[in-house]
Amino acid sequence: MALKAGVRVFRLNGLRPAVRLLSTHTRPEVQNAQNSKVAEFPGARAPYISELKFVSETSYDPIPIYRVLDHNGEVIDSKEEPAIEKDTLVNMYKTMVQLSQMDKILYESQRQGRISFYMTNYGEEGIHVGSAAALSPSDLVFAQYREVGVLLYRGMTVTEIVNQCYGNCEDPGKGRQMPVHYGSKQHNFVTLSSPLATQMPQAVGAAYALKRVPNNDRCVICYFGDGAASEGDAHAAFNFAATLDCPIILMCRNNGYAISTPTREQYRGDGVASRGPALGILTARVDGTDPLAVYNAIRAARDHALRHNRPALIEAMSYRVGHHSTSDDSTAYRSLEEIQKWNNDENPIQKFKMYLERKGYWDAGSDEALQKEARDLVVKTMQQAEKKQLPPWKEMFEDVYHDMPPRIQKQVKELEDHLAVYGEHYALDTFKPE
Ligand SMILES: Cc1ncc(C[n+]2csc(CCOP(=O)(O)OP(=O)(O)O)c2C)c(N)n1
Repeated sequence: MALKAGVRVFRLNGLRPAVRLLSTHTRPEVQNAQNSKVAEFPGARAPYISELKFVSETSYDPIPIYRVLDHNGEVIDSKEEPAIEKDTLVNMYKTMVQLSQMDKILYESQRQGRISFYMTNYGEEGIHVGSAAALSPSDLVFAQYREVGVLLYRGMTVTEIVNQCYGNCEDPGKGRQMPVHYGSKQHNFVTLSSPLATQMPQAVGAAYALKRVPNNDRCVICYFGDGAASEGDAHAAFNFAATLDCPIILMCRNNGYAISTPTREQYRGDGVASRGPALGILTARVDGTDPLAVYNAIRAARDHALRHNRPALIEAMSYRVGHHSTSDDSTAYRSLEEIQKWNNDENPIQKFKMYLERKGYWDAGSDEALQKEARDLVVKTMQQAEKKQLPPWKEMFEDVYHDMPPRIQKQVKELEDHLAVYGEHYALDTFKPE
């Protein structure tokens, strides 16, 4: 079955073609039957055929993977190179480097027992900055947990991020979440929750609410992994997004694994992207190791979402170079050679650096200085974060209810009384006084 390629060409700012989003498949049996009678059932409008034909995943060509850069950071087709200003490109690169240095140090910090948990983003930095740069800062983000580069790009400081991981008194989340479960109202980034895909129907609901705002100019982007895409919530979210006409970008990070489950065990068929056309969602698949491809796809998807109040699905193909989390040893289920191959051949940071060098925007000297500066910032911030006290213990009773109900007030009092007698047995000096 042949793909009907280039169904629509999007123009960014009316300037130039950006990326083709594939919205439909044309099946040969449909083509062959084009002259035959078309049935008009309430549930499907399609031609009748007189020979029974099943359609399987092998009936389709796979949805192609759009890229702008090759693995040496060279632009493949100059028409596809987005017109991004030098400062923005350099900022995108700096964010990727900062993210990767932060990952190295915070990962080590967990190994040394300084924080309880961490998740790295190696291999997916291009998805973060490519999408963040293409969005408006006011667009609302619903993320999974491996998207902190979006927050960094939006201006969340390394200090805020490190304070969250340490759960200290300056953690914007008041130490109530596991490390890496960030959130920021200021940066329009909804606080993460661990149960997979729960953010997806919520994101669609938020997009539905936005479209009801007069002259709305904000869309929602919802990030999720290939594993999360198997959850029931993901399917519900896709269908609601399509049928309720929601301005949302469904952004799948397909990094090949859901902890130890490889994608070959996660789904049959053509990945996550193939579900888009099936549900009537405009869809594109991109090389997630190429920030420019991600950028073009998100720009076009955003334009579509806001112009038509319709969802778009982007499947960004990448490889999870790091372990799933600090609780995982991925060499138990994949080879070192496989990891090294992806890290060497399709490294998003290297690729983007080579692109910037080709354009004369970057050089080895600047790179050495940036790597050191990025590293030093995290180390210094971490040392400061460690010295900060924990949030006042009484805060754990707050913020659920606007007015604290009597039964919670009773619990506060009980703990106060308990600490008045047995306080010496607790490290109360580690908590900030109220
Ligand atoms: C409902 C639910 N089931 C299981 C888990 C345990 N879990 C945490 S992360 C994860 C894998 C998710 O993989 P994917 O969505 O591909 O994202 P990735 O970690 O690869 O970025 C699993 C199974 C969970 N958090 N929530």
